[in-house]
Amino acid sequence: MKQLKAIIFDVDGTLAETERDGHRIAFNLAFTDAGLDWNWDESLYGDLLAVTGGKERIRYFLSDFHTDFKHDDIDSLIVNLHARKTKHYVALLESNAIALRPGVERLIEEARAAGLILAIATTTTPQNVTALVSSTLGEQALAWFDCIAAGDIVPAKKPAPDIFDYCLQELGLSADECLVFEDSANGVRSSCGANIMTIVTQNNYTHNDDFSGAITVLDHLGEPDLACTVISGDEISGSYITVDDLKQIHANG
Ligand code: XBP
Ligand code: MG
Repeated sequence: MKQLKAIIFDVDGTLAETERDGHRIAFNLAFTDAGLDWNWDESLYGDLLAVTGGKERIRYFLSDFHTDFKHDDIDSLIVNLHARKTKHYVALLESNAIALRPGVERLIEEARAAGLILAIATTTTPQNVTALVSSTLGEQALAWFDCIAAGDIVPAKKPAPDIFDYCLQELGLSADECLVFEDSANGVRSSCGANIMTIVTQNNYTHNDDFSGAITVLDHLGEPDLACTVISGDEISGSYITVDDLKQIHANG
């Protein structure tokens, strides 16, 4: 096992709980703008999360949930709806930032101080990453990430490993020099498919997911005043995850 050099973060569900109160709302606003009466409630959205990528998710909704919908040009409809959705999502984050999950900012700061490389590998559109990072950590934080691999930069989205393979290539690192943080089964399949050791911080939408292949599953990263729980994997030294824990997990794995 090589030395731990980089941490690669997923975004949606991992850095922040963006799905229910961000992406879902933005999709619904785009549908309303287009005069469509579709409404993705919290429960339906949970089912739709089986497919990653916003355009892919709309297509999945039409093929499996709203099968009697007819349109002359579905492809253009999806592209236009998605462009509108991205505008709404960015505006939403700019007007009312969605907070980072417990421990995320703390661990990012600790990792930077320890000289670890930071990167992002996500299915979501690049503008969405920019909006989330700027609205939570500040615009200067975008430069903290040596690689932000996002959206359509690879044709096959998670659970395919392509976005992580791309990220490794950009970083010039091998899989065994990195650790990934993910929140979903699709994410774990993707990162493990790229042979990168993966820690899961599960959430309300993903707590029943199959995280086979992940080295550790936690409820969140924890803070000094908010203990995290290890759901599977080795116990950690204290009540929240530190860079020393990451080095230990990486070395033991
Ligand atoms: C994130 C997603 C994204 C967002 C929507 O998956 O599935 O599709 O829901 O983003 P992951 P876009 O966290 O595994 O990367 O609408 O911009 O595609
Ligand atoms: Mg995710």
